[in-house]
Amino acid sequence: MQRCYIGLGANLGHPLRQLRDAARALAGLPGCRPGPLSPLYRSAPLGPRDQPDFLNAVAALDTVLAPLDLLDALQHIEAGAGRVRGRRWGPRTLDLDLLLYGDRELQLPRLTVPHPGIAERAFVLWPLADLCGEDFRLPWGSDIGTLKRACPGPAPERQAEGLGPAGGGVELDGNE
Ligand code: A4P
Ligand code: MG
Repeated sequence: MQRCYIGLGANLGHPLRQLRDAARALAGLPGCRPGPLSPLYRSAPLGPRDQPDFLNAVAALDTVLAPLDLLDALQHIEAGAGRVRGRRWGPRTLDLDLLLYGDRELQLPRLTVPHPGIAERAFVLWPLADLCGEDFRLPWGSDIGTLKRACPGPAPERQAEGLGPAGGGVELDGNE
């Protein structure tokens, strides 16, 4: 089993509902065991500004799936949420990024791990720190606390509501 971290993001449709559904779908993937879910954060869009704010979270997932098989599974869940691939960094109903796959470093045509945007993205670093702690080191050696302090832009806004436990045996309420 490899411990992976998946970044979840949405800014179209019903973002909270889509993120909750995605957390549930991740928890149900064959060959995977769900880990903790981070709190939920709201932030202004990185990239084109003419789109709604994003909701983001990070999910820990233990998996026996190979990296590309996990990417296929993530893209299948995105497609199920009505994801249409438009412009780069444009609005989306659901974005699932494979942030970390154990301590592996991969440069494949379809997959770069760790996700290349981690260090510049407050909406990834904050929830990742909630799950792993600020002392957690990425494969190239930087710790998350240092990356948070160096990250440009405002901190994302932590939301009172969360994604709820995934696979923890407790029903998600499905309310927004
Ligand atoms: N790909 C390569 N590596 C990975 C990886 N580690 N995880 C490939 C997932 N996919 C990976 O992705 C394009 C291709 O990247 C995939 O087909 C896969 O083979 P995409 O999701 O279709 O394209 P994209 O998301 O538009 O581009 P990109 O560069 O992945 O953007 P991001 O990083 O997903 O950023 N602002 C806020 N506040 N919050 C957000 O969540 N998200 C984005 C999108 C922009 N601004 C945002 C947010
Ligand atoms: Mg993406």
